[in-house]
Amino acid sequence: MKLQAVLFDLDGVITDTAEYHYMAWKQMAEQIGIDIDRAFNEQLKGISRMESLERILVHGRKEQQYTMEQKERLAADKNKHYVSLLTQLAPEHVYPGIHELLDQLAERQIPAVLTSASKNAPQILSSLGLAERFHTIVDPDGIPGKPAPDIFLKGAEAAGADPACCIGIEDAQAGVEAIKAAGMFAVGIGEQELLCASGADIVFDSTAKLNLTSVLQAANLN
Ligand code: B16
Ligand code: MG
Repeated sequence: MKLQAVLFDLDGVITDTAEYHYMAWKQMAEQIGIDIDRAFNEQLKGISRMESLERILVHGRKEQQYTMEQKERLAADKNKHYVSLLTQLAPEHVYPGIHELLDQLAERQIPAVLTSASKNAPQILSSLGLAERFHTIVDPDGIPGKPAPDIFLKGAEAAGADPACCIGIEDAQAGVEAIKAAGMFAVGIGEQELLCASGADIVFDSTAKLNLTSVLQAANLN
């Protein structure tokens, strides 16, 4: 079978926005008397903004203390801070190997689709100088978050691709689970043991090692 589309996560696959998320969440959490550290922040990777806030509140045992309206305000404040940090992003922050992979896909006329949980994805891609390289940026608004398969299925549909002929690339466990639930071949970026436990079919410890030929071979696609 022929490869029909490649679906990319953003944070942790194309660039590192996790540090900015961490700084913005940490400041918001401090304001309401909750302390978070980098180890805790790992849990927030690939998870939506509101789900991240819920996890922080549970971590601080304050999950019953806020109304939905107050939570929306907290999330909006965090996002305002996060967006201000994003102004530091520039094309040199694209992870190694990503341009090469996008070039190889373009040569083969295979659509690249962005399947990020981030509502800020269009701005991030444009700061990185990558906006034109993607066939579609799937809007995560209003669809169930990862590990539900919806965002990957929507991405395949937008590219007119059969999920069985798609490859998804993810750094987060929830993301790998979502790719597998969508019936696609899952490429993990990060820790082998962790991502294989979530169902990754192949894992690279860095995007610098991403290699389309070996991925296609492992996926039984051409
Ligand atoms: P936003 P990804 C995810 O990006 C981040 O990993 C996660 O930490 C963040 O909460 C989520 O996007 C939502 O981001 O607040 O900008 O809408 O890994 O799915 O590309
Ligand atoms: Mg990610």
